[in-house]
Amino acid sequence: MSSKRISLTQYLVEQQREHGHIPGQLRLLIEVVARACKRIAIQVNKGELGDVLGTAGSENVQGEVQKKLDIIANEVLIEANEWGGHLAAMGSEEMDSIHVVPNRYPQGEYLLLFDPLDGSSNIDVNVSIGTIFSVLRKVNNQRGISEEDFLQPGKQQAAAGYCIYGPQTTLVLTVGDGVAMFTLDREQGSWVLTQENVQIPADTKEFAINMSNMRHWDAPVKRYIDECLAGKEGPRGKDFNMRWIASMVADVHRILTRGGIFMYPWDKREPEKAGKLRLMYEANPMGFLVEQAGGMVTNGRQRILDLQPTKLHERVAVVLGSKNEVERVTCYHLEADKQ
Ligand code: P6P
Repeated sequence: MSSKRISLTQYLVEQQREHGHIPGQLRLLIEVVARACKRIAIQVNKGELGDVLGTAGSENVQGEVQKKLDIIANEVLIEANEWGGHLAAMGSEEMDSIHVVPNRYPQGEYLLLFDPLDGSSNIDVNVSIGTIFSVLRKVNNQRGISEEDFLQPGKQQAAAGYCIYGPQTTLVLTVGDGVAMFTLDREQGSWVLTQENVQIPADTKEFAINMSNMRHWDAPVKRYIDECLAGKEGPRGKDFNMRWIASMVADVHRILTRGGIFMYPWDKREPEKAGKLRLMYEANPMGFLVEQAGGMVTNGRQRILDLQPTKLHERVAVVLGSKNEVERVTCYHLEADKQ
């Protein structure tokens, strides 16, 4: 269903009028993040022409080699957000600790978390990448903000979204009243509403997982994927297709657009890490979007948005997408636990 072509600002104003979930500071935060994503898109689109490809010769807190664009995107988001008075602090995949708004600026009511450029292993090969963001409310009204203030379950998010830098540059957003998509009109330089009330089909024939890790998976995940691979002749009675872009934003965008199940499960290589993906700025924001679009998001056993974080850069196993498929995977885990 095509949506009336309105701008992001008009959408936010009208949503506030209708639902009241977008007070002034949150509207400013969303518009500032959206503007920062436009600036990141310009850098990403330069590629070789902008001397922005390749590594920066440093590692992030995850021990991952940082790409030049990882650092550029992080700096764009920090600089865009710290002066507006709409947030108190920011947390990023690219920074060991939180960045508190400097004293020269007023603090606002929100906390912003982001993965400034997710999927950066795809940057140098021109495959879609993206910025993921999560918005929490500041719960402690003192000036002193610490990492503990960020450790809220994902169900407490005020907003979440991502921007995918692909053939189109698209901003996907929820404030808890469904999911809307905005496409960047490069001639006007504005975000235009192109879809709202996004819905993920409850069933699918498409799964997304990195098959090269199969020997490390837990039995329930292996059982589920084996059944998908068995196709029509197997217990599922239908053939499945597979996609793995290795860019969570691109894989999730496909699932929001046409359904599917995405899995980055626990694997026995690093059992204490629970999984590869990060809870606060990947799983929680994507989880909020997927649930708002009628999908389901678990760590294999529990709803991810219910999990109580203990660390800013905590990792988690992720199973998300078409409700009936995610429920099946969860059921296989709970059956295995009873054995
Ligand atoms: P693998 C990108 O580095 C990322 O964090 C997600 O965007 C993506 O889904 C996953 O890792 C890909 O991991 O092990 O397949 O390279």
